[in-house]
Amino acid sequence: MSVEPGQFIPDEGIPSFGPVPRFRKTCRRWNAEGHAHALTFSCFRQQPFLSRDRTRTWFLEALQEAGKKHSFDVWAYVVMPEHVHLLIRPREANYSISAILADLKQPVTRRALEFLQASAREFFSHMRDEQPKGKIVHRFWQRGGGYDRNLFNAEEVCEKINYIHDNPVRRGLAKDPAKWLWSSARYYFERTDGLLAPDLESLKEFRLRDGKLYPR
Ligand code: NI
Repeated sequence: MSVEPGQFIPDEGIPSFGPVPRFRKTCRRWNAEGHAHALTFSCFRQQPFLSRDRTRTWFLEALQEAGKKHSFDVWAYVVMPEHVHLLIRPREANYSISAILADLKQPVTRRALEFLQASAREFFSHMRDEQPKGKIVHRFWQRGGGYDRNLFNAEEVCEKINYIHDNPVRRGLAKDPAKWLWSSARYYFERTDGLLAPDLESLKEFRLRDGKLYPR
């Protein structure tokens, strides 16, 4: 469906942001409907594996597939050369962030290995990781879950989305957020047919001002 920026339709069935008690201290992995997760994860040894359109496309395809499989909305994303930031909102109460992360990462690794096998075998050495016991594995992503944080209210969500969108600007890769092709900012600010449109219908109403997002 097509939606105008600043006039997003509130999702009736989902608890809206509103004031919510903070569970962060006692229950960091508290999974609940209507709560967004900010995820960050990096390429193996911070190498710029995501500096190619090919690998970026693989990642966005994995993101789209994982969103369908695990029923989450994508609220914001940015693909940087050596890491990724995402803001997702699971639509159901039961979900597993580690299962979601596996489905975001594994397809990219698989496609990278297939590609290198077929046409760039010399690049395998960049992905090579020798385990303590001598086993060799090839990694696209840095080991471990990366960074995962629950966001509980509209202010935090807007702050995080602005932070995500500003990444390429802080790094000097783009003059303004919407100029970075590999980000949801284009869709927020320019209504461009981005590569992967974020699921803005489920975001509570907000307004855009001076290139930033604010709660209503
Ligand atoms: Ni970053």
